[in-house]
Amino acid sequence: MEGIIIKGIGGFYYVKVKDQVIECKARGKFRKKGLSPIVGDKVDITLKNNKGSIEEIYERNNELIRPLVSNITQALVVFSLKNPDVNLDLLNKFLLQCELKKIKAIVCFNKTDLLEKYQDDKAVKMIKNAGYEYIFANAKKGIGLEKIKNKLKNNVTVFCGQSGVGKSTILNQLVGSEVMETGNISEKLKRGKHTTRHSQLVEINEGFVVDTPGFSTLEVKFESKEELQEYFPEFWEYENQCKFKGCMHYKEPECIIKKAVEENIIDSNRYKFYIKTLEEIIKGEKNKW
Ligand SMILES: Nc1nc2c(ncn2[C@@H]2O[C@H](COP(=O)(O)OP(=O)(O)O)[C@@H](O)[C@H]2O)c(=O)[nH]1
Ligand SMILES: [Mg+2]
Ligand SMILES: [Zn+2]
Repeated sequence: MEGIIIKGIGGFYYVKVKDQVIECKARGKFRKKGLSPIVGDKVDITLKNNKGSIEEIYERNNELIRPLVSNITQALVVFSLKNPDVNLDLLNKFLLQCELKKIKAIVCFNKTDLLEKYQDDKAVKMIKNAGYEYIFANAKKGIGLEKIKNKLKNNVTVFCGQSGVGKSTILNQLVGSEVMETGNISEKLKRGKHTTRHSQLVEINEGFVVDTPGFSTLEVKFESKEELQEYFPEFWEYENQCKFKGCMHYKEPECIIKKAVEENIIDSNRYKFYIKTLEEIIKGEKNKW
């Protein structure tokens, strides 16, 4: 039987097969190969005397380290338009991570209630220009949640974003129960909840959501500086149109990307982020942000 691991605790894996969740152990052969099953894995299991065993782990499309989860198809990158304000570099770093991991990114601009002309916000303009999907939300009032819910169908979605933007509020409303803790840290400390919990997949609208936020550490390794431009979707249509073959859109003359930035066709904040990242790669500071 084929299924997906939704939870792992103490050597047991909980595999969702159709409408059932089956407790399984992994076969010893995986340990010998240095492979251990993780949440998100697509697996083949057998059932004997009501005991499940994982017989095969299918090749992973991708893998996140923190949280440890595989086969993510999509990230909901949550930012609040105010409290905290959008940090454009951070937003771009999340998008870059998604491109690197081959995860579709959808940006959610939350707390629309805190900003009057939120459609004109520079972050919103930047995202529109770069061609990413986006959703406006006011999680407190439940606005935008239906749209988010529709996007979850047939996907494994990880929520990303800095603390305080409303990730837990959105997720808890979608699930209809308190899956994630909301509020500030001092409240959490007061309740003394310090147990480390493994992440799990929560089913919503025929899709799965990871119950802990993704990309908590923004770390990337690039093979080469040339590779960076591949992760900026708005550059793609200009491929090979610069004067110089292999143009980095940096100091080269007659660069079509730079021209597009000057003409406001490509958002200047995205280009600035591209250059900043490129310079970090060149300087060799590429591994840490
Ligand atoms: N004004 C406003 N506050 C919100 C909204 N969504 C969440 N919040 C508040 O923002 C704070 C942080 O929310 P939380 O879900 O814990 O953020 P997380 O750290 O991203 O999980 C909480 O006090 C929420 O009540 C919203 O749409 N508007
Ligand atoms: Mg939270
Ligand atoms: Zn160029």
